[in-house]
Amino acid sequence: MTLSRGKTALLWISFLAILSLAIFAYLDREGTLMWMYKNRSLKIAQLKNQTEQWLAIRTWFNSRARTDMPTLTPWSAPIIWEGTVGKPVLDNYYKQQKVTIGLTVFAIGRYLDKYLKNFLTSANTFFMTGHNVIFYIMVDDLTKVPLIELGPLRVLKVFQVEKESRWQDISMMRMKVIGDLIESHIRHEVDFLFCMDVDQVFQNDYGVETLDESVAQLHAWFYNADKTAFSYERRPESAAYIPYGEGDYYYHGAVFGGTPRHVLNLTRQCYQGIKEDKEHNFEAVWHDESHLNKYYLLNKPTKVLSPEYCWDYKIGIPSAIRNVKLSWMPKEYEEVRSNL
Ligand code: 4GW
Ligand code: MN
Repeated sequence: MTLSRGKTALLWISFLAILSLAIFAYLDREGTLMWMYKNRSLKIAQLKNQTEQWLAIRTWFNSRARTDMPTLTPWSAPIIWEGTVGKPVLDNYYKQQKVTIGLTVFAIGRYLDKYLKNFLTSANTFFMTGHNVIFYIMVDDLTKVPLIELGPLRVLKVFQVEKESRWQDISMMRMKVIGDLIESHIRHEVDFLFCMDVDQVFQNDYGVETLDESVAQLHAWFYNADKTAFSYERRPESAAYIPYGEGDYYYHGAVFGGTPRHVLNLTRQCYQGIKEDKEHNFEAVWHDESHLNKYYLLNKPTKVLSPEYCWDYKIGIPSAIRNVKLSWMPKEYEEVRSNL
């Protein structure tokens, strides 16, 4: 039996229709279709936002200004090393935009006595000088907050939080508290946000060249290391698991930032991973930092800060480290001094 041309065409059309329906149904079941759609519209919205509101990268970033270190990630995000940035252009731009930058920091228990004063005093001087800043300080004892004289564009907001009994939990609960605070306050108050450890001190201008949608900090001990040496969580049971062979950089949990919307997403996802691990009686090797590294592996940062933005002088001062903006407080030394 031979089919007429019309009938063959009809058969083909019905076959293709059924096939595409099946594919759609399958993708939708997996949520992939929705995901692709959502991500695509998100990307377009982000791009639009960026070209409309953000300064073109070529006006302020020179990736060739440093030849001793990589200045671009494989996904073309700038890695900010001293010398690569035209600061006056950026300062003018962000002043015109009248940006406000938030900085969250936790100082609980003995960290409140030991580190908060130096952190705040130095941030008052060096963090985003000339721009509006709001410090969000989380403490367990309001009476111990040091009284320091703030510069004219600076505001300090203090919040009381419960003291967790285990230090690992102090470190990890930050993700939950920061997320809640972004939703209740921060997202209405700032354009960009940084979240930092308190056991560090600003040494030099930490400026608007660090602002971006999603900002990650290269860890001072690993910026030159081989991938296999990164101290990622390597046990598959953890939500923070990163197998050998994977990963881009080892990021430091002591500094992360971005737009409030982005940081909210980051803290929510990291906290989710921490909770999942806890449900299995599991704790990632470097706690919140392990989850942060997993997050940045899946959600590439749009800007990466060189270790000059969070240096540990215990390493010494290699030639690549030309201008330290923030440095780790030596813990043992402090311990000795506070016991004197
Ligand atoms: C061990 O006894 C402790 S206590 C480890 C962290 C502790 C701690 C941390 C604390 O008692 N109070 C506190 O406020 N924190 C906050 O968590 C503080 O902001 C600190 O910078 C952050 C992360 O802890 P860390 O700086 O000790 O972590 P690493 O050693 O990774 O820099
Ligand atoms: Mn620290």
